[in-house]
Amino acid sequence: MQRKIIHIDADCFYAAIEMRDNPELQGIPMAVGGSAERRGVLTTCNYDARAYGVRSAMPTAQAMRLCPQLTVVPPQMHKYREASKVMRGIFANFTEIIEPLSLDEAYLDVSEISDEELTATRIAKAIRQQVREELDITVSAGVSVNKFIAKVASDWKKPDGLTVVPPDEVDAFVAALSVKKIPGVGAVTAEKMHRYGLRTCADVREWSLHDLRRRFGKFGVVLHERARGRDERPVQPSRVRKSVSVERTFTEDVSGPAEWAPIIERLYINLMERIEAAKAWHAIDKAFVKLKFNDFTTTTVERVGTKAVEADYQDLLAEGWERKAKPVRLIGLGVRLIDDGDHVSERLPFSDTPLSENDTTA
Ligand code: TTP
Ligand code: MG
Repeated sequence: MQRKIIHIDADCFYAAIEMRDNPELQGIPMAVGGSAERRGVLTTCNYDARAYGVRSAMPTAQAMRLCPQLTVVPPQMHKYREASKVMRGIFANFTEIIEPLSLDEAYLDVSEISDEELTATRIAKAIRQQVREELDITVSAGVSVNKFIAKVASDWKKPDGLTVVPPDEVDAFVAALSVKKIPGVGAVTAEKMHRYGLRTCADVREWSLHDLRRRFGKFGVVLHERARGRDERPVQPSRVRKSVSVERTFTEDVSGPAEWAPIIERLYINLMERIEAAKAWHAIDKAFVKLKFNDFTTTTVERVGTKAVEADYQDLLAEGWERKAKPVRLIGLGVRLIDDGDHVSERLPFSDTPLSENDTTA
């Protein structure tokens, strides 16, 4: 079956949010990052600044030399996270199959939900419009048959662009594509490919899989695929959690460890059920507990190298309680899960919604 994939990427994301919130920054070259005096670097810059050669990850001092009138503002991560959430909410109006790559970028698989009426292109247009209306920023979109081409396409007419590569145009589109556009081909690989006379995907098609492997190792297999416009990778909705936890707030404070044994037993069973449901057994890294005292202060205690045994929770709670030795309003038990290391911290949404159980018995 022919898939329909959309790749969405916000235009100069952090800079767009800053310009939206401060009209004085509009129409002038501006960037978001640390100050030159403090050896800062830029996270990104608007398109006016890009005309001067200013780029993401560039030291601010260097950017100021390229563009002396550049205005640099500090990042406000909470705003970008908030905007990112709204964006994902908009995507979720259309499909559940969303794979976020960063705060401002995601793949959507709309194969199942699109039809002759609601085409993938229409969905992309609707998303772009909703983002503009709700967030007052622009996103670029690419629509095609797989992740690779959708991603290249979203970059094609940036900023504020929509590029559709329909199935019957994939072959010609890819043939003419510069190898530098293939994700994974950085400056070094591109240079090496140029030395072998490989400039476009059409050039790469001339090479056998064997030769590509010999020169480029495992990546040679990817090159062989991409040069033909092939990419079988599924859009993987992010289900990666960082922790699983349960907690309980008491209607009447609990005085201390002597009183809470039966409560822990119940909570522990709930936690086990949640871990089971999340299929998170293999990923347990640490056990942790949370205590909220009757003065509303909160404390957490963690222990590495346990597989979340009930006795460990008793110990951790006793340890936490000693810190204040006051009546307790809330107890939480949880496990932190191993980060598989594959993702940068902003890549996946933090998903740690504790199961709150309101006490009806105490
Ligand atoms: P990008 O989507 O790579 O860049 P962008 O949205 O600023 O610009 P474009 O129009 O080309 O898509 O990254 C998204 C945000 O991530 C960006 O606004 C700032 C942040 N970022 C960094 O903090 N450091 C970096 O090196 C890069 C590339 C991005
Ligand atoms: Mg972007």
